[in-house]
Amino acid sequence: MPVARPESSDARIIAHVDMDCFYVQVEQRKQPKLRGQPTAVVQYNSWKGGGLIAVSYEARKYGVKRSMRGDDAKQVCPQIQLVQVPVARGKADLSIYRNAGSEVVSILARKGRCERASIDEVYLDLTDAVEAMLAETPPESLETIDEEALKSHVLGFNEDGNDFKEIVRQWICRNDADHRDKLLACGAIIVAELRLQVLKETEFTCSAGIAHNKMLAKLASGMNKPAQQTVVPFSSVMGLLEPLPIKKMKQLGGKLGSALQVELGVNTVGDLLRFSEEKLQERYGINTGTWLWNIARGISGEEVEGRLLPKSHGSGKTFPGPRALKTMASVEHWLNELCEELSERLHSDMDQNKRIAHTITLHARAYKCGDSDSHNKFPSKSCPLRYGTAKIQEDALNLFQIGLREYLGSYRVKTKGSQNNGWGITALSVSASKIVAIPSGTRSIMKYFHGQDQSHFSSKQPNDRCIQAAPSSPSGSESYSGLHLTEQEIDLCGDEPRIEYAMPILDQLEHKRRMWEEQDTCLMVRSADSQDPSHSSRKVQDRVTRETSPVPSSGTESCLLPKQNEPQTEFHGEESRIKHAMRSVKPQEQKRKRLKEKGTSSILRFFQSRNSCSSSKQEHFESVREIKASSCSGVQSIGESCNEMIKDQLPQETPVAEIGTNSGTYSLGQDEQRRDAWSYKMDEIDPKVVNELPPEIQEELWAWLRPHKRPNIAKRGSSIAHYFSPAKST
Ligand code: TTP
Repeated sequence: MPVARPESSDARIIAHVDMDCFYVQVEQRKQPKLRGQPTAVVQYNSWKGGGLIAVSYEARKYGVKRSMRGDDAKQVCPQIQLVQVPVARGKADLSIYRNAGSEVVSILARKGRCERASIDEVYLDLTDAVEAMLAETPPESLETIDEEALKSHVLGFNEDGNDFKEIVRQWICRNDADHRDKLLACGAIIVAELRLQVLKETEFTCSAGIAHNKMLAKLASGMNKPAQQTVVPFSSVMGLLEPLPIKKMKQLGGKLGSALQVELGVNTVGDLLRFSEEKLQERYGINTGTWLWNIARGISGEEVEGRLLPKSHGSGKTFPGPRALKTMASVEHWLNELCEELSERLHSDMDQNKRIAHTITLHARAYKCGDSDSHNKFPSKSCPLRYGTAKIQEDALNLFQIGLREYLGSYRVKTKGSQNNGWGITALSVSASKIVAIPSGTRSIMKYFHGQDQSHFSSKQPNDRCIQAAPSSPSGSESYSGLHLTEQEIDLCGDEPRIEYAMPILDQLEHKRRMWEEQDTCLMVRSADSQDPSHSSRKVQDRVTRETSPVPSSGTESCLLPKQNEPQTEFHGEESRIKHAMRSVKPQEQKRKRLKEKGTSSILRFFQSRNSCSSSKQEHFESVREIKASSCSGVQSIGESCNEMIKDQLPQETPVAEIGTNSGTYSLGQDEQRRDAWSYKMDEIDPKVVNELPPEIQEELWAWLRPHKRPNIAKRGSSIAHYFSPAKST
């Protein structure tokens, strides 16, 4: 549903950059002999010459269109060069295009906040850059304006073709222009430079729209293609919008746009201007009503998100007509292929961008023969994502089976041999979403993964191919015709019906750690609203080490219940992934030795300076002493004070540990709110931080971090306590 966001009072300058016939340009760079030739990229399925997915501007002049097949294109343009999209695992492999898109993004991002909107589209917020330019070198002070900027189309100013560049030069250099137009003029100069830079570094041309918001910039970027840019001055906004068919507006291409046409007779944006905000709210709800009223006037406060990486990864394939999949074996085969690709991309994303995904979703298109309910959609299914190709394959297959059961319902499938005569699968895709950065304090997980157990990631991976993380479609990558999914559209999981599973929480990291620790741990599924350990009666006696498929556990929460008297730890999503990988890091002895020899230590330096701090800091130590006195264990309060001190002094991203106690993470209660703002749980501590402490402190901290091996500190006294004791600060 569209969200109405008011435009901020300060003018912004937003550019939308769209590559020209992108796949064709990528292929032309690969084969320079194709440059300047009528060329098209065709999809993998070569039926009738293959469906066209990208068409060069030279070919467009002959009437070649994306909706055509290769054979039809040859009819209208016999000299057309058809290039097949690269193929891997029996399906289109878009990685070459994704990587090319990433090259462009990295250049554009140099000038402002950059949002990668699809494989070949980017939004840029250039407000800061243009403000700076206006302050330092306003256009009217420039001796020459770059040719590329002079070729801009300025809506409402130079559309008749006479003295084109001179009009633009005057418009850019106008002394009496209002502030917003001056900003736009700077934007036009900066975007022209960026486009030239993209051409120089990548050999690709692109087109751009420059306006005060995303919506207008996007509308403008496609107005003059290829290799040109269009500026939308404030005074021309209504002229641009009024004649536009309503269905051309973003978010109005579907049901809402149709409803406006049918219910209110609105066919153009201009028609929408007839309706008051109240009237639109009455019909379509407060939010949508306001959004409609705003967009009709060119108002949109939508922010450029500042995202260079995709929100999700997807791998899909279509099986049209007679190629529909009709056996579980064929479904499994293709799911395995798709999952292998997905796993590689996830691995790459983790490797290059230090990100992990949380959710895997399976989508399919299916039919049922002779069934009146055949229009029912195959339900998309999600579960928490477990890393490792084999795990992903296993979970995807389970999700498919659950989806198929639900899709078929009471429908009776007739089988003939291994093939059923009832259902067919015409598209399959798997996508990974809810991708987040691994917190900087826990990145040693990466070292662990790389150094210790590569097999986790790819039990079947043939090699460690490095594919740059980038957007793709979760739907059939071979059947793109008429279906161009942007990254946002790919991120389906948030809105998809979800099934929760107990088992995937026990991902392989946890699983492995537990094997190493040789604990007799049980998996317990307990009711979400109960934290009561007495539920242990419902303990499932399955050993965690057993490989189990996801089991739907709607309305339940999964947790691990360690042995009695062991610290109880709950594992949730990322926390579990990271903290247990952390625990899996090899014994720290050697590392500690090395670091001891290393000498200088930032934290140590901090502590030393802290110790020599002025009397104003004495208050802090006093309060620490108070906390200490009120706590049941001296070590606990010292842990808190240690955290406090580290927190005060270290750069924000430096990870800090909370010192743990028997109950997992110790909480001092009265400091809850303060802690929320910064705390790290003890299991999230970066070993590097501990390693920088003096050896005796390290030893004790490690003991707290690994409670099973905790020494009897109470007996021999805490060196942490000693080290941080207020007395030392004097
Ligand atoms: P677009 O930006 O829509 O088109 P384009 O770059 O080919 O051409 P234009 O200059 O008109 O913008 O799509 C970007 C790439 O995405 C395109 O080169 C090929 C791919 N694509 C598909 O594979 N299937 C589709 O249906 C569409 C629309 C695009």
